[in-house]
Amino acid sequence: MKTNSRRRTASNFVRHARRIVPIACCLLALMLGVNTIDAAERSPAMETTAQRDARMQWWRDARFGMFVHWGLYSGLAGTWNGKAVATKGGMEWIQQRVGADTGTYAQRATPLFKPAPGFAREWAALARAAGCRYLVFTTKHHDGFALHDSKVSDYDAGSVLGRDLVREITDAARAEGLRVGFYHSVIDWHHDQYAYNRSTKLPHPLRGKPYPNGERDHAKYVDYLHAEVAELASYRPDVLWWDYSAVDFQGDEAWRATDLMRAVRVRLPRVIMNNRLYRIPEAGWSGMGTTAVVAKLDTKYGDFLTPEQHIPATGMPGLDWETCMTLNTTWGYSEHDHAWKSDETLIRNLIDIASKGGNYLLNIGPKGDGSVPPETLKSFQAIGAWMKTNGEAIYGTTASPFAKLDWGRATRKGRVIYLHVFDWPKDTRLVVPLNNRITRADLLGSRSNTRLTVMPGGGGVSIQLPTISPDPIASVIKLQLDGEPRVAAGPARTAAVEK
Ligand code: FHN
Repeated sequence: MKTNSRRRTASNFVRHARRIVPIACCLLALMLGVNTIDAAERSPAMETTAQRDARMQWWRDARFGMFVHWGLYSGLAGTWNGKAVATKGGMEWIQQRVGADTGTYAQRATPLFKPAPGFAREWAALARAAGCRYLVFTTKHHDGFALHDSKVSDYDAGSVLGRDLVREITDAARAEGLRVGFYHSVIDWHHDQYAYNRSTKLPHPLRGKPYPNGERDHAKYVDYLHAEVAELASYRPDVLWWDYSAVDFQGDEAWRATDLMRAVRVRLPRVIMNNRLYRIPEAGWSGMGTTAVVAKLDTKYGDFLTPEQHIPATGMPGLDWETCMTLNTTWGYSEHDHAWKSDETLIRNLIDIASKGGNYLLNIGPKGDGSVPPETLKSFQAIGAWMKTNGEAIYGTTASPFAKLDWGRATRKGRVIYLHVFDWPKDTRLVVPLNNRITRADLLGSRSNTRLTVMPGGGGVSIQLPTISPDPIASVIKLQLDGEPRVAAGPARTAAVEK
């Protein structure tokens, strides 16, 4: 008969063993798992520019992706003790906003997180219909709850729901021909060794308070983080979207970032990763802002920069970058946030970002059962309708050759320029500051394109347009040039429509 203390000892041993043994196995597998990939892929520092360009090409061509924030917080929907926590702001942070410890939070949230069968197929179909080429979803957000069936954690969908939600979402996305990205939070509000007081800037529901379970060994949390990421690497994602670091806690000190990124690249030589394990100028950060302060991003810090909720005024020339944005003001679902952006804003953001050479990662926050809010469906369907007619002016394009166009934006594909006209000229003549000869001009249409007449004049070329714009949000004119674009000096003189 086991005495209580021996039973406690035995159960503690089993509990710790359950966590430590798999971590040790994962790390051993990781160390031995070096496969026969060539040296350039194994060490990013040895990757040539041509190899990096080849690895980044699908991502650069994609231009548009769906972001999904979904986890235990989604079932709470911004409500705590029967009241709205707020009507604006990230409700994926609800645990931190209400200051709940992980036990209380899990107890309230878990019963409300009930993924319906087929939820992931709805997301993937919507992403495809909207014209997204990739889907990035939260495998674990700050609350620490993992959506896969983890062997190194019991705070995961496998243990709690008996499901591998990462597998369900990844398979559904791939079935729609989408590339798949894993958002993974390095911040963790659940793990009992995550030393939250090491940073005065990274959020934690208990930050500033003593550790409830005595001193913490953050290195144990980092081992767990690495082991969990090793598990996720086995799903072979195309993108790893780390989130996030602070100026006072980042990189190797916080996450053993160099080892973590190298371990992922060894397992996934083609993977694309963002720069959020770091928060230093060399990694493209200016403090807590997300404006680029680096001319070239060394792959040891990541492959792309991540301006959040804003579009850099002049893009980030020479850098890969992706603006992530919400549809309203929260990443995770909130039943109280009705500040939905208009279809015009969303589509013009997509165009503006592409015209500056960036990617647009537009977020959805599904409900606790995985269903998509009706406002989100409407927005993504509107974008999809626009992309169905005009997608060629977004996919595979590069930044506009023009510094500024009063009436809209431009994107480029070699000798082709796409003019995205927001303000239809009242005299139906559009002047474009180009010194080229235009070999052909077409107005893109939902059923067929319309050939346009182009003449020199007005400080560039002058295009005769129909009276009515085919699309009040943005109509696209495809110009085929006689060679590389030659931009005329001085502003083009187009009589834009009165506001
Ligand atoms: O704190 C998170 C936030 O909840 C959300 O996930 C965004 C998405 O980029 N990232 C962090 C804030 O920068």
